[in-house]
Amino acid sequence: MTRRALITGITGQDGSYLAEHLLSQGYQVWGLIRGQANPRKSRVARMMSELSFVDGDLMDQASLVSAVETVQPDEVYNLGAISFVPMSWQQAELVTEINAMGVLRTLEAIRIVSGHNGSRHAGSSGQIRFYQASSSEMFGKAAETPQNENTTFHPRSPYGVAKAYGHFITRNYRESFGMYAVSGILFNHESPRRGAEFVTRKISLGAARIKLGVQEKLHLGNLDAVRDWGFAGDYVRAMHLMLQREEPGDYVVGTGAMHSVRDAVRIAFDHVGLDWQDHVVIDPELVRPAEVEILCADSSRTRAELGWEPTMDFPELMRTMAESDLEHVAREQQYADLLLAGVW
Ligand code: NAP
Ligand code: G4F
Repeated sequence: MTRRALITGITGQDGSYLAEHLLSQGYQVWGLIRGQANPRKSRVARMMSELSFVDGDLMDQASLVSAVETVQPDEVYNLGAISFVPMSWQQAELVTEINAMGVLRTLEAIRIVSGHNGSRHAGSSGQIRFYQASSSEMFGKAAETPQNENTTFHPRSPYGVAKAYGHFITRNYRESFGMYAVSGILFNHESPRRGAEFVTRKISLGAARIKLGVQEKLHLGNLDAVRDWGFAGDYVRAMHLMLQREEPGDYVVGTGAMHSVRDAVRIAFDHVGLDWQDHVVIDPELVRPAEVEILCADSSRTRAELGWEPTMDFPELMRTMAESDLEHVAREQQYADLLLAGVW
């Protein structure tokens, strides 16, 4: 039987990589789409013609019940969220509604459609399996380095606090109702599809624009922050592997290598042949009210139990993103030139 997956957050970075991965494994894949004319739907639809869509919103319980009823999934991946940390200080209530309550609503939708513990039919052992996109941001002011599945949480942003709720409610539904519900505690992962508001893509795009004469300066905040950055395409494989285990459990996913924002700047600017010190401006407005200074994953359990390994290191990731943005900016320039010349 063809397995069926429902992905919330299909229009985001991870949603597209996960859908590609699941389609390559022979799944039928549905993406949850919110809004009456979501402009990002056509972009992801163009990438994968086999993808199906179902309407719904993490703010709306009934829409999630309807989506689960329509799709009848074997696996549900909850990737939908407001994922940009600074926004969570400006719109804390909205972020809590989507990133925390949205997890509860999705778990409830599974229970409402398929019974107490997610079994699809009375007496059936085939449960709907649930993956929650937890975050290393929950470690926040980290109690130890590197961080593993047992490290205490000390979130530093409303985003991190909401993710901690999502994490614990997922574990609670597993323990209370026997649901197959797990969280992947994922460290930062990036790609050419990363939103331009996140620091790696802001840097790769900024370096490309400066190189091609579209921008002069790149404004950044704290260059000393340290992250464990990996490639998004690697991380979605771990999400899928977590739902294939006999026993459900939570796993930390990261590379185990630490780099600073300054390293990211240096690698990207070197790649395009520029000296970053000529172009980067420190902007105090971009420094956060409470910073997460250092994150680094201890993924030894994930590697041992899931057999997962990352394929791309950080320098290669930054160079790949900078190269992709050079092409992207050059295409935009060609398009603008054609528009000016009246060709389009
Ligand atoms: P992303 O690119 O920002 O995508 C977020 C997705 O959430 C978008 O598809 C967005 O859809 C959707 N969404 C937002 N509000 C929604 C709502 N009310 N109902 C339904 N969908 C909604 O994020 P990402 O990088 O792919 O990350 C995926 C997940 O992993 C997120 O939960 C994030 O918090 C978590 N995470 C990410 C990282 C990382 O480094 N990337 C690390 C740890 C955890 P629209 O098109 O409708 O806006
Ligand atoms: O790229 P960032 O915005 O990612 P952040 O805050 O670590 O969050 C990402 O990873 C989390 C996993 O730990 C996810 F849960 C979350 O959804 C998201 O995907 O910022 C990284 C670092 C921060 O320390 C920030 O202060 O870069 C620093 N930074 C310095 N200048 C900047 C900038 N960040 C941004 N976005 N923009 C700057 O100009």
